[in-house]
Amino acid sequence: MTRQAIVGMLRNDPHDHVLFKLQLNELEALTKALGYEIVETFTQTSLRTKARYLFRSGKVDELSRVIEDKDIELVVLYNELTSKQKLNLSLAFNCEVIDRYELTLRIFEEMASDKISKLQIELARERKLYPFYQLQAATKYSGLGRQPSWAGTGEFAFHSKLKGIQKRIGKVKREIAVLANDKMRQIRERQKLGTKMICIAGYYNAGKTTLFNLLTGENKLVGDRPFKTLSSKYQRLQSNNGVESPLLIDTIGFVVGLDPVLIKAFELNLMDMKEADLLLFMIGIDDEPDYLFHKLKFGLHLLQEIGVETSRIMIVLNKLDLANDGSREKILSKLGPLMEQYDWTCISAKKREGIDELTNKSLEKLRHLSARKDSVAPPVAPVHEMMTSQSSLEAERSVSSNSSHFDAVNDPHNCVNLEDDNEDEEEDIDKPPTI
Ligand SMILES: Nc1nc2c(ncn2[C@@H]2O[C@H](COP(=O)(O)OP(=O)(O)OP(=O)(O)O)[C@@H](O)[C@H]2O)c(=O)[nH]1
Ligand SMILES: [Mg+2]
Repeated sequence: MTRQAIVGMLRNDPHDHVLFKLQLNELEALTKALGYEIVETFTQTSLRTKARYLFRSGKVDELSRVIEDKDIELVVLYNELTSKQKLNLSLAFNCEVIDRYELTLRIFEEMASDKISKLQIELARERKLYPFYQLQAATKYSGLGRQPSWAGTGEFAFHSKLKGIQKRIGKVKREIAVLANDKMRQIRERQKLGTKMICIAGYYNAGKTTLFNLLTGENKLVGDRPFKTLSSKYQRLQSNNGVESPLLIDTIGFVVGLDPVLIKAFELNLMDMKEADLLLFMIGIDDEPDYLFHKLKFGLHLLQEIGVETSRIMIVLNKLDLANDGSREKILSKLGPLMEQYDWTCISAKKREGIDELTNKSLEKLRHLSARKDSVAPPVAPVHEMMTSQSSLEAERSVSSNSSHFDAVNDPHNCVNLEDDNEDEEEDIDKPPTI
């Protein structure tokens, strides 16, 4: 029998009548990709995102009834949940409650087959959920509530489980650091040899691997299921003019509105984007123009945050075959203002349209960029240095400083008050660092 889920969102912008629907559609599609049937989709408009249950209590009661009547196993929320909200909602609904960050991680987990992806996903999951586990422990042993999981676990076992997670986080981080150093060494060697690197980045399902296969003659996995590609793939661009051709890199897809912590967790993939000589930012034009605008804006902002210079980016609008002349015009006029500072081109990777133009423009841009680089050599900060910068250290500190929380649960001043009626005053205990 298909597992059943409901998806929902707290709308923070009462003036937005379009975007939230598209965001919910995407949330539904991602939940379905995990194998769930969506039984109901709900929203509530409120500016009070820090509320105890995220939603107002009337809505929580209404949803609890639906969950019980329809035997719902999972509630997926678009909003990012604090650990307290996740725990409060899990208790109120008596089922699992996850946000879009966790949803994405679960899909990653299902798709991951290689060591690098598995390690990066594990680190992201444990870092995200550690404060929640701590809260579960604190709640359980301060006598404040039933537990939705780990039921029957003794306090000592719980304590050692938390310690075990901390140890594992440290070990996975060290393993990733070794892999990141190896990768950076490989990148530097390629740079020394003068090999140019073109990275294809963009949203999942944009057609990145389809283009990669077309340009390299490879046969990597392509499909509608999100995140078909997790670990980067490398191959030389096919060329018959005898000149050494650039190395093409296919990377993991983005999700709109994704938490920067999760993006940062894919440190090794980010290195490919950051160090590439040219980045093709690919976007499928099979979405509503409004949503495309939002996706392009978010994606370009993200690349900026990662540290990819505007001049090294070329926007590639794919799936041209799905747009007729009218809708193509509409899309281009909507996206035009965002693309002003960028080189861009339209293709259909599936129908092999616009490919020669894309290749020529890319090679021309590479020549132009390397001529510029020869005259001014910009300092390049290794990505692994960026990863241990202030924000990531803050995340570390939050994990280690929170670790004393468990030991302090017997102190009434340290207990988490789940019955607190002040819906507006809740602090974020697991506020993510920004890139
Ligand atoms: N109509 C149409 N479909 C395309 C085009 N390019 C790719 N697709 C389809 O889009 C889907 C996703 O293609 P992929 O190449 O796997 O996309 P991706 O960006 O690598 O996706 P992830 O690996 O999940 O990040 C597949 O079903 C492709 O056949 C195109 O130009 N037109
Ligand atoms: Mg792919």
